[in-house]
Amino acid sequence: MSDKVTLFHWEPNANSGKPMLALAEKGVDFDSHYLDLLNFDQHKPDYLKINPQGTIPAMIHGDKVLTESTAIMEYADAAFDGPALMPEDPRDRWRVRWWMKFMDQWLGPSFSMIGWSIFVGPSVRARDPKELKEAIERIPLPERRTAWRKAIYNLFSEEELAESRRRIGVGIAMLEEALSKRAWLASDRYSLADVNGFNLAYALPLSQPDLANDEKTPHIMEWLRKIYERPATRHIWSMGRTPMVARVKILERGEPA
Ligand SMILES: N[C@@H](CCC(=O)N[C@@H](CS)C(=O)NCC(=O)O)C(=O)O
Repeated sequence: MSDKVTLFHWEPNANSGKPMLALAEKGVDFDSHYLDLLNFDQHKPDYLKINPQGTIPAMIHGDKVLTESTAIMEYADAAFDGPALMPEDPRDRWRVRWWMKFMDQWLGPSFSMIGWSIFVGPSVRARDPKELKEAIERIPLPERRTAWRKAIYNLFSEEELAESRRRIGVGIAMLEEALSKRAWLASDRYSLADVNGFNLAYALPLSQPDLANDEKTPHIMEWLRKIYERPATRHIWSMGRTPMVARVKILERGEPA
């Protein structure tokens, strides 16, 4: 049996970026299978054989098919050699999982709603209306169908967008507080919580310049820059194909004065 690792992913960003970065940190070479989310590749029959939910990412390791980005990261950390991305101490492990649950269930969907309303929707909206309608009908999960419909036809309500913006504000304050107490999000070592957090937050200084900046959130800024400087992060962000990936450049340190 082959132990080959194949990762089905989109851009280094959010859910796709999590296992990409975790694998790179572990030093695992993987076959990259890029799916163009804006071309609805994730809903095509070949991919649905791998992940019938039609969402990205998914990973194949040998004969095992793995889905769910955070669960894939935990699998990768346990299955492969390389630096541990989960701390030993039970309280620290709890903190890693606490942050990942918070980000996946509460904060991430808000980032996603804003991203889909300002980037994903506008990127596809001008295409042939009939093709778009058919593409939406092919989406397997009803909740993803709703997200696509809202993004394409600009149907996110002002109320839900305001709630997402509120959550992003709360999340930024919580990250800043946590990072003022320790060097990394969940323990004194780089962990899956940081990988998860970076994928959500790397573009904050661009997207939320009034809330995330050197004056108001110096700990977040230093944390993001430190992660950006890691060789694994550089490598994974060089795999991006859309202009979205260039946003990470905001984390370049300026010339010393
Ligand atoms: N809980 C899943 C969510 C996966 C997910 O929704 N991924 C998004 C991209 S970040 C996706 O595939 N969207 C495309 C679609 O809904 O068609 C995970 O963490 O893997």
